[in-house]
Amino acid sequence: MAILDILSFPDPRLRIEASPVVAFDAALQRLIGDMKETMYAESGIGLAATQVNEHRQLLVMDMSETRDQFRVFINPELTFASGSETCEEGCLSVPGVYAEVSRASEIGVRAQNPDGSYFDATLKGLDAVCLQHEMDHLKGKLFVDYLSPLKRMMVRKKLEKRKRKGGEGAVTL
Ligand code: GNR
Ligand code: NI
Repeated sequence: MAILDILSFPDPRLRIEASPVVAFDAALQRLIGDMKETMYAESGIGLAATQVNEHRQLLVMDMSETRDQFRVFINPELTFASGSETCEEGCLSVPGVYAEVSRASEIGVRAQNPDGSYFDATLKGLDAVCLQHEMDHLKGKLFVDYLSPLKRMMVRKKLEKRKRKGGEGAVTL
């Protein structure tokens, strides 16, 4: 397995819309393994293929404290979304930036497993937040898109400064 590079905002490749996965082959299994290793190496609770410059409908998650509940969602589709909940979000592609985002509090999802078989799941709380965040990545959308233009400009400035000075400091908007 390998740790992959993560694209960061405002890289235009984060805006590419992912295409459905059609081949459940060895190359796909390798990508899943690499995304798993990358997510754990970066201490993320989720990772979308878009973030590692693979524009396919694939995301991985592990919401557990113990980091042993690895989940894969391929070609995910929401079957329902209800309620609303605000949560402070962060993103490996927008490092050091945290902001409150409002999303559905309970969702249904139909997706495929690494072997191509289908499953249905109901998610709520932080699980639902994370899956919606990852599914947004697959559509080329980032959590900072929900902020005001002024705050988004602050994010851009913050990340430019981080790049110049080498990765320190966090900001909550
Ligand atoms: O690691 C992550 N934490 C997080 C916290 C609140 C809401 C969403 C997330 S997802 C993020 C990893 C990431 O960027 N996935 O795309
Ligand atoms: Ni993210």
